[in-house]
Amino acid sequence: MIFDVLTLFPEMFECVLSHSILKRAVEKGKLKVNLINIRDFSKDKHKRVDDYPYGGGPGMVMMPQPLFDAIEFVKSQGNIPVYYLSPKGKIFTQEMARELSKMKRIALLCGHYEGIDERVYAVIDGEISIGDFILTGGELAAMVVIDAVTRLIDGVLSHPQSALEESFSDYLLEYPQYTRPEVFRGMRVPEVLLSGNHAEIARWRRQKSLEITLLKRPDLLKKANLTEEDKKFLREKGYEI
Ligand code: 4GY
Repeated sequence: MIFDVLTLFPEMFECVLSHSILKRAVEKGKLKVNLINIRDFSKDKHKRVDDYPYGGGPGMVMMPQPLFDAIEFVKSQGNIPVYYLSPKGKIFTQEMARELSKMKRIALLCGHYEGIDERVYAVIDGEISIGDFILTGGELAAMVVIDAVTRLIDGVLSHPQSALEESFSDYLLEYPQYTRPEVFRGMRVPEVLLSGNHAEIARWRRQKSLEITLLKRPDLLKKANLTEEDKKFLREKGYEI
């Protein structure tokens, strides 16, 4: 998958792309990130990319000319949708990550200062928000999207979840995990996980997922794929279905 990132700070991406799973995805040719410096498209003699807001007020606004030219540069290379990272966008979810992971190539536009000139929306295909808070720029949000999408690309993870397992665990929080030692500071690993009884382990994990979701994020249960056995378990815990 190819991401074209339009940014004033391309160096910010280097650290994220040169570590761990994203690094390996780049090396394996599963991920390519083209970093495009918006400033390179400025036609201003001082290479300016921002200007004062009409009507007054604090801060600066990203000028339309460099943004239009940078976006047109990307779009001249194919039918590539451009998504703007902004708190006004549709909230980014695992479902959205899954949809994006099926695409060949997308562009991510990172804003700064007070945002972009409103006329730039004419050449933007969508707006994505990673949550209801305000960052200093769109770069960290773009990295979040790249990270969440890349781990869903075929061949990136060494132990991927199957599509069936994934849909089964959608909207449920993860069950608790343990590794060695069996006893740490007096705290034991649950006996069932040492039993070797795979059916029992699967049931315990499912119930823990349901229990933790009910406790911490009951709102998620409405969207989860629940079996009759799941519903019975939740009703016993006091959840109304
Ligand atoms: N939240 N989700 C976000 C953000 C920074 C001013 C517009 C977010 O995606 N992006 O907070 N972005 C702002 C900074 C210009 C983008």
